[in-house]
Amino acid sequence: MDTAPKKRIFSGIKPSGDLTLGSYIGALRNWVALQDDFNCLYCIVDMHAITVRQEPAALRRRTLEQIAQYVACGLNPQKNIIYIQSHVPAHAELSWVLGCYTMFGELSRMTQFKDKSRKNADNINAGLFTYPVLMAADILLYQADLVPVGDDQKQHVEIARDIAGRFNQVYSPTFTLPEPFIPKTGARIMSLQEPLNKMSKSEQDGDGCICLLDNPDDIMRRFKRAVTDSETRVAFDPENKPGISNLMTIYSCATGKTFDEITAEFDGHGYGDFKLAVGESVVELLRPIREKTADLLNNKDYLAKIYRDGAARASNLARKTLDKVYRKVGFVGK
Ligand code: AQP
Repeated sequence: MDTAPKKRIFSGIKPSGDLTLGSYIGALRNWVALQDDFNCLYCIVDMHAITVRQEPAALRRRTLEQIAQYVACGLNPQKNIIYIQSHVPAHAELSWVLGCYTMFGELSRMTQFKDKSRKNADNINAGLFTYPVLMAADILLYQADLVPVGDDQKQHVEIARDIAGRFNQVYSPTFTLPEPFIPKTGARIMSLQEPLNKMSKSEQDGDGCICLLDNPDDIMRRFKRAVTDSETRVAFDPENKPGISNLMTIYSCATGKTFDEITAEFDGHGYGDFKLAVGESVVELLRPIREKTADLLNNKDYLAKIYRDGAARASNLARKTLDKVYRKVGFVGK
């Protein structure tokens, strides 16, 4: 019998837009698969969401919907700690300390900062710049061993490791050095309209994006309109056939079929048949999630119990790390 303690996992999603098929395939689906073998904390990182201007009522609605969607996707609130970042003040407290051990130069090199500054040229705020420090605090507070992320978020885990390593060296071992945990397939789902761009919550480009709560008619319409190429062969070739390859990734995730099986299945068919099949597979994939989410949203007391219990459990763990950090840097204990 394996008696080694379970490793700890932390991950979060910003409530910066309605969760998409990309959020599900790239994050939530993998989280569910990890819940039996690891001790997991799954957070709704609302403090990260406000680095870009949010409409308050929409942010509140999406945060509650996101809790419901976590559970509807299969995350068990007893097995995992599911909570809202702003309910655990230790995230902000540790973030301040870690900011004093993070260099201006290393933050300037973060691709997400460059990217988001370009897209929000009228609001390049300090939070956007120090975002990776808060993310380091999210991870290091819980001494997480692994952080499941899409490949685009790898740089954030690397900077968290660098900050942790620096702090450990200045004082003494304090933080576990986290590792990124990147799933082998379906790591990146692209827009159906612009298959070179990621399907993104906050930039829902009309027909390019599928949200978890979309109705079947909208889903089918978007897949029928998905951008492909001028050939007719269903084959996996992300460089030359990004649209078809993205649809194949989605279909493979929804049905469990391999790329070879998919190519064989649609041999001699046009793209039209393929797009219909992908659309139908996604409608069936998302149907139970949509229905369960609606049920949960009708039971606000149950949702509140989940996020309050989660915050209490997370706070207990976080406090231990924060006390240690405060002591090491020389703050007088209360
Ligand atoms: N299209 C995607 N394909 C695969 N994985 C994805 N993720 C998001 N979109 C896709 C993964 O979901 C996790 C949570 O991401 P996040 O919300 O914290 O930040 P993000 O990656 O910046 O997500 P968005 O949708 O693009 O949000 P905005 O537009 O607000 O920045 C991560 O593990 C991410 O990889």
